[in-house]
Amino acid sequence: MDKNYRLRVDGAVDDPVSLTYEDLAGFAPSFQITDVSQLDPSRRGSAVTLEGILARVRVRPDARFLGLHSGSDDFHASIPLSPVRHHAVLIYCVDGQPLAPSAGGPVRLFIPRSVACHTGEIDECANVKHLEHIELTREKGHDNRPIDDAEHERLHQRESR
Ligand SMILES: Nc1nc2c(c(=O)[nH]1)N[C@H]1C(S)=C(S)[C@@H](COP(=O)(O)O)O[C@H]1N2
Ligand SMILES: [Mo]
Repeated sequence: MDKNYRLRVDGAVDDPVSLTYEDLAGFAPSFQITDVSQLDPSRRGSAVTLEGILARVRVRPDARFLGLHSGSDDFHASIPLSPVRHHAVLIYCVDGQPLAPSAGGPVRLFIPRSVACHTGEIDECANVKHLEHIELTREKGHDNRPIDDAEHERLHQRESR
C-alpha cells in the first residue's frame, strides 16, 4: 500500500483527523470488527466501525450527512448519517494485510444490506471504495452515484477495466 495513504475525516466535527493504516489498526477493540463475514457472509476482512471514527473526530450534533469521497476515480456519495451511523464499517485489512485496491482498498465503506433497504438514498452504490476523505455535513453534499441502470452498467464496465 501507498505509505503516504491517509484517510481524512473532517467537516462538522470538533477534531478533524488524517488516519494512517496503523491508526486504523490501533482503534480500541470495541471499535474493531475482526471478521466482517459476521455482518455479511460474502464479505471478507477486518474493519473499524463508523462509530469509532465518529467518536475519534467528535462529530457535532448538527452533522446530518456522511460524505464519502474517492479522489482516485472521482466517485462520491453523500448519504443520511442517522440510518448508518451505528452499522456502517470501514474495511481496511484482509488476512493481516492492507486492503488491496482491487478489493476497494486502501479503505472502503461497507453498509450491511439490511440497513440499506430502509431508505431510498442508501444503496449498495454508497459502499465507496478507495476512500480518501470523509466529510460530515449539515446539508447533502457532492454525490455522483449512478442514477439509472444504464449509467450503472457503464460504471461497472469502467470499474472492471
Ligand atoms: N471509488 C468507487 N467506489 C465505488 C464504485 C466506484 O465506481 N468507485 N462503485 C460503487 C457501486 S456502483 C457499487 S454497486 C459498489 C459495488 O461494491 P462491491 O464490488 O463490493 O459489491 O461499489 C461502489 N463503490
Ligand atoms: Mo452500484
